Amino acid sequence: HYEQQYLDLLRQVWDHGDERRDRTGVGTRSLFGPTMRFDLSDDRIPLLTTKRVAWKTATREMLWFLSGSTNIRGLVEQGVHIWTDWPLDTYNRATREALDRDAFEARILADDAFAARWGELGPVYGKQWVDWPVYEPVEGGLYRKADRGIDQIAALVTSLRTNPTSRRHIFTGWNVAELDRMALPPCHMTYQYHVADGKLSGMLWQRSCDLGLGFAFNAFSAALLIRMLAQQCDLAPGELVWSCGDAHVYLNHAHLVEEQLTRTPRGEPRLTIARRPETIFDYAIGDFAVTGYDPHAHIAAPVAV
Ligand code: DHF
Ligand code: TMP
Repeated sequence: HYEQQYLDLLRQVWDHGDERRDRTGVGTRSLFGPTMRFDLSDDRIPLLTTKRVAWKTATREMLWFLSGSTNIRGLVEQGVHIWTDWPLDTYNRATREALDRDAFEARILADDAFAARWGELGPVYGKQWVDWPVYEPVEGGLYRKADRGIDQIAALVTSLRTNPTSRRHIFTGWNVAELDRMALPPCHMTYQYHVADGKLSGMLWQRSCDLGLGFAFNAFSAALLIRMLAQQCDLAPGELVWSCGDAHVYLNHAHLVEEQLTRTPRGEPRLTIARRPETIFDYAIGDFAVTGYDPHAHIAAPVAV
C-alpha cells in the first residue's frame, strides 16, 4: 500500500530521529532527506487512510493559493482554520491581548480594516506563485516595482503545453528577498514537472515537514495540483515524487504516532474532477470529489506555532 512509505518514515523518525530543540520550542525528532513516490494513475490520490484527513480543507487552501490571496479572511469565510494561529500569535504579541481563535476569527470576518491589518500572512505562497514581484530599470540606474509581477503558474501551464520536454517546468515560493516579511517561509517550496509518454509527473521539494500534521495536507495538495495541471494540459497523471529536507515529528505528537502506527491502511481513495474549467484559475471546491475514502478516525494533535 502506498501509505506504507509514510508509516515507515514516521516510525523511522520517531525511533531514530535526531532529537533537538526547534524554533517553536516544542522539540522534534528529525531526519534529513527522505523521498516518497505516489502513483497517480487511475485517479489514485495520496490521502492518508490511517487517520481522517480534511481533504476539502486542503483543496480550499490550494484554490486560495491559486487565487493569489495571502489573507486568512478568504479561508476563514469557508470555515478553514489552518492558517489562523500565525496571525493570531502576531496579534496577541503586538497588542498584549489574549484573544482565542474563535474571537479572533469573528473579528476577521466582521471588520474589513481589522482583517486587512491583522489577517495578512505577508507575501507567502499565493503572492509568489502568481504575482512574484519584479523591478524594472528607470533613468539614473534606479529601479521601480513593475505594475504586474510574474505569474509562475500561468507560465508553467504555457510551458507544459508548448514545450513539454523542457527541464525547466518549475515554480517556487522561495523568494529570498521577501522571506523576512512572511509569517512563515514556504515549507512546500519548489515544484518541478516532467512530461513523458503523455503523462505528467511532479516533484515537490519540501524544506521542512511536520509529519504528524502538515504531511497529510502537503502530499494530497501536491497530487491535486498535478491533477489540475494535467487536466489543463491534456495529459494523464503520472507520479508524485515527494522529497524533503528536514522531516520531523514533534515531541507532543507521541499519541498520534503510537496510535497511527497500530492502524492498517485501508482502501485506495480516488479523486475525480467533475468538469474541465476554462483555466487553472477557475476551479471551484464543488468540482472535486473523493471516492473510496473510508479512513480510520481523525487523531487530533496540537500544531506548533
Ligand atoms: N506549523 C506546523 N508546526 N506544522 C504544520 O503542519 C503547519 N502547517 C501549516 C502552517 N504551519 C504549520 C499550514 N498547513 C493543519 C494542517 C495544515 C496546515 C496547518 C494546520 C492542522 O491543524 N490540521 C489539523 C486540523 C485540520 C482541520 O482544521 O480540519 C489536522 O488534524 O489535520
Ligand atoms: P519552520 O519554518 O521552522 O521549518 O517551521 C515550519 C513548521 O511547519 C515545520 O514543522 C513544518 C511545518 N509545515 C509543514 O509541514 N507543512 C506546511 O505546509 C507548512 C506551511 C508548514
